[in-house]
Amino acid sequence: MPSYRLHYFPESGNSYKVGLMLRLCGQPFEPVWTDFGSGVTWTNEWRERVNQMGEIPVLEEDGRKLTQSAPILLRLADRYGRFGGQGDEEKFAILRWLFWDNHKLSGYVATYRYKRAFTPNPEPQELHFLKKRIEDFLSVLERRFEKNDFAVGRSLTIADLSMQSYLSYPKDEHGFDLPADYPATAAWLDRLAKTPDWIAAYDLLPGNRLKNHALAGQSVLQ
Ligand SMILES: N[C@@H](CCC(=O)N[C@@H](CS)C(=O)NCC(=O)O)C(=O)O
Repeated sequence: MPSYRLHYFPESGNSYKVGLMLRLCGQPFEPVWTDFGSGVTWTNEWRERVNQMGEIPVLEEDGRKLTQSAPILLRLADRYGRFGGQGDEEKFAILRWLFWDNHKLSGYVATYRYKRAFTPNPEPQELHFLKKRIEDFLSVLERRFEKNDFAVGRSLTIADLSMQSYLSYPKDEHGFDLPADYPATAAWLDRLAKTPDWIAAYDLLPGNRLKNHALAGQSVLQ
C-alpha cells in the first residue's frame, strides 16, 4: 500500500477533492497543513522544494510529489478501480467534466469565494464579474442535475467529486443559496453526501483556518 501525504489548507477545495477520494478509496493519508494565508506557496523555497506551480494541493505518494487534482483523481481511480466510470464513453465524459470544472466551475468559485470571504476589502467590480460567470456555470449544472442523478453514468465518479467540492463549503463563504436558487444542484450535493464514508471538508482537513471576513461582516457582500 503506498504511503500518502497531502499538502493542503482547510479552505482548499482542490485539496478536499483529493483527500475525499483517498478516504472513499480506503486510503489513509498524513495531512500536511500548509500556511497558505501567510504566502508560503509564493516563496521560491516552497516552489523549489514542493511544487514549482506554486499550488496546493500536493499529494506525496511514497515521497513522489504529484500535483493538479484532476490527474491525481484519475490516477487514484485507475489504481483503486473506483469512481472512474465504465467504458470509453463514460471515461471521455468524465474528462470533459473534469476539464470544465478546472477551467470554469472550481476555477471561478474558488477565486470568487477567496476574494469574497477571505480577502479584507474585495473589489466590488471583480466580485460582480466572477459572480455573473458562476451563475451561468451553476445554470449548466442545474440543467444537468434536473435530469441526471450524477455527473456521468448512474453512480458517483471523480467528476462529481471534483465539481461538488467548492459548492459544498458553507454558504457564508461562497455566497450562493443553492437550495433556493439551484435546487437540483443542492439535491445532487445531498445525494453525494449520503455516500458511505463521506465527510465534509472541514472535518477531513483540520488545522488553522483563514479569517472569514464575509462572516465578520467586513466584506462588500455581493
Ligand atoms: N488546477 C489546480 C488548481 C490548484 C489551485 O489553484 N490551488 C489553489 C489553492 S486551492 C492555489 O494554490 N492557488 C494559488 C494561486 O492561484 O496562486 C488543481 O486542481 O489542483
